[in-house]
Amino acid sequence: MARKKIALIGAGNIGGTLAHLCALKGLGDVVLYDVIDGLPQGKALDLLEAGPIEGYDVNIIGTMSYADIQGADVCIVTAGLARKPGMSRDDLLGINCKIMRQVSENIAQYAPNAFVIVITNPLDAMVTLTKRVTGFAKNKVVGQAGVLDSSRYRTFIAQELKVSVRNVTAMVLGGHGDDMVPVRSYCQVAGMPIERLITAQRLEEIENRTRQAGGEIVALLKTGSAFYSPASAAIQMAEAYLYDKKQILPCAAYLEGEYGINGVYFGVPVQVGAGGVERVIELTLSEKEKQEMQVSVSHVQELVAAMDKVLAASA
Ligand code: A3D
Repeated sequence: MARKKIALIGAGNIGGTLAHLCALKGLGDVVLYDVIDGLPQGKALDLLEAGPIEGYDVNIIGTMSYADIQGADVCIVTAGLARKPGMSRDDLLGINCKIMRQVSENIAQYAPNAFVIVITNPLDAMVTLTKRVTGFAKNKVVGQAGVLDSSRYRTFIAQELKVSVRNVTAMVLGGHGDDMVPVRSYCQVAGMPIERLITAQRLEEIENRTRQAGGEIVALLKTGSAFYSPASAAIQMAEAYLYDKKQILPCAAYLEGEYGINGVYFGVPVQVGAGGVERVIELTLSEKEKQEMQVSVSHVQELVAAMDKVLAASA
């Protein structure tokens, strides 16, 4: 059986980490694309030279030519600017819009059958743009945010209770901004509802830390944003697709009436398998969670409207 082909658009911090994970997990041959001459080629060669030590045989190439992504099965997009201290994700809108438009045109041309996972911020707007420009069906374009945000929530809960992260199940839904929605009513530790284990006040603190977790890392790194954990999150989504796992994961998916929301990408639980985003799962939320989802979706709608203005001005 031929190896799968994974195109990574953007060979920066997340792109390089994605390539490393693809190789270590033997997910497929990797094409690392970037616009900085030498960066994708250098990272690809470095990773190839680790192959004999790690024992992977996958091919990894670095390129500045979109022709090399021809026929990719999966494209993971991180092209664009990352946050620096003092910036919000939304501050990246203007510049990343232009980059993502160009990236999406090329994906449509060279990898028309790919499952596309977008990571570039501001996430909810950038994944909307990708779907529009590629013209791909909604099941083939998805945004990574919820897997990471949920992993952060799970990390903090595991630390609080001093239990294995494997015992903590949780989902963070909504837009990938400071008003994301940690869904307390579905958070469990070894099947026990979280509200029986941690006080409401302490949970509130943990949830606020989760909402600010991206910024916490930006403030520490000072030169960029988180990259190990976003890469791990996108790889979990790619594996669910490539191995037809039918795994339920919180992702930014295109909604057409689910949760009462229409025509935007928004973080909800979805089932990912060989068909891409195979279905949206509708949870029964508490009144507070429903209200929080409303606040978050308004923010995403404002962001998409701002994106439309940027695109109209540059048309
Ligand atoms: P960084 O290390 O700067 O890498 C981005 C790469 O994109 C650089 O190597 C650039 O050269 C490259 N690039 C710029 N323009 C183009 C273009 N036109 N075509 C192809 N490549 C281009 O950033 P990073 O890897 O740390 O982050 C990448 C993106 O992911 C940023 O927008 C971040 O804000 C975002 N991000 C999202 C999450 C989510 O959970 C959604 C988390 C962390 C970062």
